[in-house]
Amino acid sequence: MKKKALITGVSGQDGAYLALELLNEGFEVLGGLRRISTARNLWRLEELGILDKIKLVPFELSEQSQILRVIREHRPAEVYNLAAQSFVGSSFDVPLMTADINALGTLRLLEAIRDFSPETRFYQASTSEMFGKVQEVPQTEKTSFYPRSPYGVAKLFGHWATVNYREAHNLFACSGILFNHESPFRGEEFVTRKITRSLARIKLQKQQTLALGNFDARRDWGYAQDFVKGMKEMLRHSSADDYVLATGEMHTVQEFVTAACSALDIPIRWEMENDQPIGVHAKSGLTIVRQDPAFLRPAEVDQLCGDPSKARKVLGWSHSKTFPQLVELMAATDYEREKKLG
Ligand code: NAP
Ligand code: F7E
Repeated sequence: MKKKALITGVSGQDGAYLALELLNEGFEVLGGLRRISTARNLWRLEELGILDKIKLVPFELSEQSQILRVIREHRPAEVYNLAAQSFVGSSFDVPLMTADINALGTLRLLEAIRDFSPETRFYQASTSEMFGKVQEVPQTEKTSFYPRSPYGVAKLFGHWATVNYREAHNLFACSGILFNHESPFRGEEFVTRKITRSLARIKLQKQQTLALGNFDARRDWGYAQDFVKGMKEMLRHSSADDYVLATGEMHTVQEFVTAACSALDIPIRWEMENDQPIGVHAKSGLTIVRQDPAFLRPAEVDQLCGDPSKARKVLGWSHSKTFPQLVELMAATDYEREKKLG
């Protein structure tokens, strides 16, 4: 009989890539999907050609009864808890909902596993946002946490709940502290995808300007497909533990824009206006990138840079794509998508 794996948040960026990986390994993949009022968000699974290979199961992290039903009925060998209110910016507007899903939701799932499927190996999608106002550079598994958003605070609860269920109830529970990872499947509200999609549209004359918040924020951006492989490796190791996955390299938002312009062959020149950078099209002289304070956050995470040495040493994990390769892939994919849309 095939081993079962449950992926909560299967419709998201990581869920889709992970489902592909697990199907290729011969798993029966149960895809946790919440009910939403609009059309179901299945475009990633469709684009990967795996929608009909996944068994979709109703799964809402705020609904204990659904969680219990899925765990009791299937007793999956592996559970990957990827579902979350994952947008940091929105977490300032919906802090209670963010806490309910990201913090208590994780606890609900751990309780269900503890009671009905204690042999399950559990992966928790923790995040570099827990480091927030960073206490050292680069950040490791031992670095102190200092979250700067309701998202980071709620994820920190999920992280410690995972550690605690491992220590108190002997569950095989791992927390993956993942730094930003991107791909052409990234949601359009996150800064990388917003940049590549907007610049592709500007190149095709479908949009005039790209408005951003903080140009100076620095992130350690890697490729999502590399990162989901690391999640699997954590659950396949002989003992459960916590790991940082990162590239170890930081770039600013402004550098991401410059790299995306270069990938799309858009000549850009940076100037200052009212103390803020503006991106000017070097041929037309038009401003194509500017700041809009609406995209600034009440509390910012200025920089994140991870040290993945432990994952490299223990799991043999490393990233494959460089920063320019990642930007190039995202920009080229968005350009083709936008051209097709007309
Ligand atoms: P994503 O694309 O935003 O996907 C989030 C998934 O969670 C979606 O499938 C979404 O469903 C689902 N979801 C949201 N609220 C839910 C609820 N109440 N009940 C059940 N499902 C719910 O996120 P991602 O980038 O793939 O990230 C995967 C996980 O890793 C998240 O937990 C995120 O916080 C964490 N993480 C991400 C990164 C990163 O850089 N990508 C880094 C560190 C940690 P809908 O399709 O219905 O919206
Ligand atoms: O912002 C700045 C923004 O929204 C990155 C999630 O996957 O990674 C992600 O969280 C930076 C921030 O990602 C805009 O202020 C500037 O400093 O792409 P982001 P994030 O907040 O780092 C972590 C690891 C997760 O766990 C999360 O789930 O870019 N920024 N201007 C902007 N950000 C956005 N979204 N939009 C802007 O216009």
